[in-house]
Amino acid sequence: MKITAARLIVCSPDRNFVTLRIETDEGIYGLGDGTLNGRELAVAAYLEEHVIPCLIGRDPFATEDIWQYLYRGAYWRRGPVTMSAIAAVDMALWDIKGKALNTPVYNLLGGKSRQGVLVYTHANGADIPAALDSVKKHMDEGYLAIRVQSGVPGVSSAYGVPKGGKSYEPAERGLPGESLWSTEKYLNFAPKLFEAARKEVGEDLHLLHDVHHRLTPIEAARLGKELEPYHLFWMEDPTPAENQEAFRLIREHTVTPIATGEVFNSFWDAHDLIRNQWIDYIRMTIVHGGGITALKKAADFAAVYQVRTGFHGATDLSPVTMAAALHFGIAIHNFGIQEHMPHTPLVDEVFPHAYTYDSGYMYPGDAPGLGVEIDEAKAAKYPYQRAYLPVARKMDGTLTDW
Ligand code: CS2
Ligand code: MG
Repeated sequence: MKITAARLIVCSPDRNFVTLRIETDEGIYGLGDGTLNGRELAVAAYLEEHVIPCLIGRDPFATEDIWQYLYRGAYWRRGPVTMSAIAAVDMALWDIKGKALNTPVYNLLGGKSRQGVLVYTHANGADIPAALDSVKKHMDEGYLAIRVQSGVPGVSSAYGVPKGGKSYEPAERGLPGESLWSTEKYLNFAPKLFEAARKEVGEDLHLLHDVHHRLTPIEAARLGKELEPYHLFWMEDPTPAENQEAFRLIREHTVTPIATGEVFNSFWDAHDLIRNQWIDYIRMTIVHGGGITALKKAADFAAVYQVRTGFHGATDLSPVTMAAALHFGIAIHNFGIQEHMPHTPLVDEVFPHAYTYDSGYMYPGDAPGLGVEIDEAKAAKYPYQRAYLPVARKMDGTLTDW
């Protein structure tokens, strides 16, 4: 089998997505996701100008060699644009492989290790009662694990809490919005949120929380310690991780489990975190981490240190990445949990898919390959629109981590 063509479908049904379609001489094609929130067209240009011309004529089954060719062969290594582009190719090739062998991708990754993929979803509210209402609504939908974010008194817009009770969508059309942040107010407030949540829901529901890189290591250590009585499933992205050693300090002070990695694009971003057991869950995603080929190696390395996966699954990852993550999560042994932030009905219409949600778990479905399609006629009705993630400033105007 040979790759005969590849092309991009960039569309914006409610939000932007970059999708790569690779075609073969046997009529089988595969889809890959290359969406990088707020920087979508950089990945599209990288693929169009620099990657697609090198793919023509290659054997689509050669996932390892093509991955190495695009990674080592570029000379310039890593970076979110490069790794998202490589991931788009890699996903599309695994999709082709599955279709050609008439089997779901999970069978190519070891087969099913579990019945379903445990997922967590998002609850949020302007204040504690509203956040708890949102938790109860998701419990009624059957979720067994829920991330809770709440507005913080005195802070105009906290991370993960949209205005007007809408569900949170991490990008706004137009230029970046700005929000104001107070670590002091947040640190005093967050333990109260989880004290109230535990009282309301009891011990069994898994509660998660995303700090979104906003604390210093010692501040994160304080938060982790104060959250201990409420037994969180995890505290996410407590501090930025460019300096992996920063997590040592957090770890020395708290037994609250730690998850990080949604912004990582290489195994090397997580190497020290994993081998020193400074984290419990690695959140790299198939799209931003270089594809199934790269993540399988990272997950296998993590398994040796009893670190489990907890992949990013926000709405800025397309249904193609969601499908890939579900095939991956059902197959590997050290799966922990998968984030599930449901796409809008319009996104699901543009990307019909075999995966399903039921009672707290997701299932990749049994379609050959990844089991996702794209309705190109519908996609064409929603052209790309520039959109950005917001930026955050401290109360005195200093730019900080959003
Ligand atoms: C978040 C994301 O889902 C998460 O855990 O941190 O919403 C993140 O902000 C976006 O995916 C950024 O594009
Ligand atoms: Mg996050």
